[in-house]
Amino acid sequence: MMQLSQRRCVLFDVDGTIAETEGHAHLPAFNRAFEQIGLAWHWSRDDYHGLLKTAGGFERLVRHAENIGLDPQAMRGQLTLVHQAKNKHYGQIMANGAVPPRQGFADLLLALQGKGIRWGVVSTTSRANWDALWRYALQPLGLPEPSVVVCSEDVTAKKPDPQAYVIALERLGLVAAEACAIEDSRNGLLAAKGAGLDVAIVASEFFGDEQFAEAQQVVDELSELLLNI
Ligand code: XBP
Ligand code: MG
Repeated sequence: MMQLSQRRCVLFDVDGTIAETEGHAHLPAFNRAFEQIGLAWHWSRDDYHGLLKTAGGFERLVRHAENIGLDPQAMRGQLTLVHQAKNKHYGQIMANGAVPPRQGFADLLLALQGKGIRWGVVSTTSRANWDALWRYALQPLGLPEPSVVVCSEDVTAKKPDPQAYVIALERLGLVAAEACAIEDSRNGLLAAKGAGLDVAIVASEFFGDEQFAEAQQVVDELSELLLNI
């Protein structure tokens, strides 16, 4: 069990942890972007499951090009346009209210707030995607603002590199033992562990089959972590 009551701040991963954004927003947004840019690609849920081993939407496009024998360098400009279009579609999907936070997320934040424990966001997603999730799905619930937000633009190496977590701790002025992480993927687990943090894993749609032996705890839903406060 990962004790939360002893911490000064709990750091949350975004995609898959706070909300099931991958299947409900990123994947449909990618497919709309392929159509919009005129690229004859379409990703099924199975395709996306494999591609999610690569963190970062742009890096995922590069990986797919390589997988099907194309030269990603030669298509860089086109892939950049697809990624920009994908994030626009993601924002629209969020604005339509399609993706609520996961079960127990709001209760967990309010319980942490009640104990004077802060919360933060550590993601390899683009900041605009975090802003859309906050604005359309979280802020309307009256949730407390995060004390730190680290997104892909803040780092030079994405998860599983620990950099995003190291930066979050630096900005908070905390050492690893004063914080902990909640993640849903092996890449996220390795990133948080690499920064010296204890980690609880919440099983998500796409990563439930990964290996989480290094985690302090694995739960099906965030609501189970209310017992840890
Ligand atoms: C999950 C990701 C993200 C999104 C795509 O990050 O891998 O890259 O799938 O976002 P996390 P971008 O779970 O750490 O939040 O297209 O903005 O890269
Ligand atoms: Mg995640």
